[in-house]
Amino acid sequence: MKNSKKLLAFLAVFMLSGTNMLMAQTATGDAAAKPGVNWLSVSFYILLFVVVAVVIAIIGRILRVYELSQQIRGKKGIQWNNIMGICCLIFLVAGMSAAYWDFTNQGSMSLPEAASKHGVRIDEMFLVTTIITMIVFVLTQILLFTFLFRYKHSEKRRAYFYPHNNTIEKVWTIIPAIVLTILVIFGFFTWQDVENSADVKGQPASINVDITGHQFAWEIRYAGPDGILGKKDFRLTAGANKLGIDFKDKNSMDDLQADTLVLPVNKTIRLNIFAQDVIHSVYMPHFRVQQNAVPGLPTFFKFTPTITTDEMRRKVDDPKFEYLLYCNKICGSSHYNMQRVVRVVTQDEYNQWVARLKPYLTPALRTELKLASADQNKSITQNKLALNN
Ligand SMILES: [Cu+2]
Repeated sequence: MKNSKKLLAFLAVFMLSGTNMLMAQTATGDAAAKPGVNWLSVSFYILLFVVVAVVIAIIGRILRVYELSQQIRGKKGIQWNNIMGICCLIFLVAGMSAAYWDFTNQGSMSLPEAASKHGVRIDEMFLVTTIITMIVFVLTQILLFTFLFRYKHSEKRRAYFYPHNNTIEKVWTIIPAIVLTILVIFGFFTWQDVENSADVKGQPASINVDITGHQFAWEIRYAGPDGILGKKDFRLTAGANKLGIDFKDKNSMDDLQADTLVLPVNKTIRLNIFAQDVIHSVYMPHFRVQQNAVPGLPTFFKFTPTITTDEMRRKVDDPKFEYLLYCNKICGSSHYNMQRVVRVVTQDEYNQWVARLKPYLTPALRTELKLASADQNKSITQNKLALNN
């Protein structure tokens, strides 16, 4: 009975790992565009697993035999409690060194310098949370493993039965509750500030930019000289009208399309975010901006870039540096292609760049929508006048 249970468990583990390998193989197979499964490598890993399991079993048996022989000779067997105690200390030192290595080595791979107003505040929040949780982490780990070592089983003493203490319960419930509440409230106000949609009086009005995600690119639309983006309606999406712009709205006529997201420094930008097929996500790590692009649910993000691309190039000592906008949802096979260059420039440079943008309403789109061009309008009116006469 006992044996059959073991056998079943072993079979379950075997099948589980086998399936995992198979799935991993299929995925890599797809990526390399090679059909089929590499059975050779699947069987290699299964074999490796079996060998490791057998080696562990053999070591276990050898130790058991050693213990029994010691017992027969009337000696004490292996002092497992001491071994476990020392293992705890080793675990503490190894774990702490690994955590330290993680911070010093991988730390540089975390977020780059914040290049937006609210980004600096978000970083402060990250820092405060990290410091508080690190203090708790280090203290609790040291206490846990030192106690495990110090108070391991000993025949010289009996364990003290100490099931309950209300004071301790209160301390370790109330202190974390207060700390977490402060962190959450702090975060709540920061978030409210970031998401605040109202333009602040006295400050320059925000620049409105539409960004629409689809498989697999971002479309960018700027407001024309009127500063207002025209209405959109997904039902109008057809042919050259990729974004479904409603040209019955006069504000749409002068809207512009762009390949790059160019932003003037120290101006509030309102990024209106749309998606046409699946959920995408606008992610600009330098500006600490991340917002989902959800089909049927327009979202937006307001932020103020504070460092121009040129300044950042000097700071990071890389003349080719560019801010980037990524898609942060794995939205399909060419998800990695969803990238746009974001360039932060001075107001003058921005004005020059906007002046060069092409209108969204191209001649082709005009014909498609049977919209009369300005010249045609004139001739139609003249014709009408002629007819009336
Ligand atoms: Cu995407």
